[in-house]
Amino acid sequence: MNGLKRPFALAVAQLGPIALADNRASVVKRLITLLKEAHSRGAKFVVFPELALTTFFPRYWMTEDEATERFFERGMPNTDTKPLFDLAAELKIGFYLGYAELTPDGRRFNTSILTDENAQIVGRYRKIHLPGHAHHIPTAPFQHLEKKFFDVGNEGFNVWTTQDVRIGMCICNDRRWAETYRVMALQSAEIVVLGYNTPSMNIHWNEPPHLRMFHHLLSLQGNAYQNGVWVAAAAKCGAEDGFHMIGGSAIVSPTGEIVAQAQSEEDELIFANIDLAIGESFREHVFNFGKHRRPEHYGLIIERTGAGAPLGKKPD
Ligand code: CDT
Repeated sequence: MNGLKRPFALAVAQLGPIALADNRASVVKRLITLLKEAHSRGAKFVVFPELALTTFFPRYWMTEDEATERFFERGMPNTDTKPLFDLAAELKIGFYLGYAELTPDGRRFNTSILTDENAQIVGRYRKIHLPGHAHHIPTAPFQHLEKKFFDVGNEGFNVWTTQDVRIGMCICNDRRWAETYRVMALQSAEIVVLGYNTPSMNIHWNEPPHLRMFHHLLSLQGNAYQNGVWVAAAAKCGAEDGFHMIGGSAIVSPTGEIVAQAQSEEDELIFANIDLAIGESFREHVFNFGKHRRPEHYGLIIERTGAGAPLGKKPD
């Protein structure tokens, strides 16, 4: 490392609950309040949550047509979100925003966008690791119907250069998968940004509730370190009509350390003037991919989806 710092003023805008009855315009007002606070703290970029414009609707059983009508956006920006884009352009702040996307040909994705300092959309990510199920589970206290309402993202994990920083995007469950970060780190990502809605109860198995926060932070911290990237994660959290989701929005350094973390389960802005040079050090030394990776031994990662038989054999 040459000792030169590369500061970047980064904010994460956590959202508290959005009720089923709340409309987009009221949510956008909250996003604008957070954007103004980010500006007052000198931020150049703000990370908003996954599906940030509505309640976390995949918890409700309904038809695809009803979900599409009530919760999906047909264009971005649109009438409801334009005030956010206008203010971001005026304040010269780029942002990440998650929303439910309906394409002109009728496909539905869990999507995020990346804007530059003029509020121009420069990148789009469509969620790849969709958790949950597609069928109704009437015995569960709530549903997790991402596999019913969304198609698997079809554009890969990408990285964009904006404001002289290389930023990669993913969404919620993607943050638990090592491949997500590595594919972006192989494009020289410097920051990975993401939003999430993580129910504090796991309906699929009897996971102790305290592990939800632990595994959230563990995923961010381990993958930040192993890839030499900053990770910034924005929750939508608290109890939405009685359905609770964890908070814990955080900015994590390539050292694996948390440098800022939300303390509430409400609308809350966290901020850090991060040094991108820290990531460069890790990528030049312990995680210098070009020098140390051995892809000839990683074949199973793309050959197998699920775990299969062991390949070990008795040595000659
Ligand atoms: N939104 C989202 O991806 N939530 C998942 C919940 C997993 S439990 C079905 C998450 O990984 O946080």
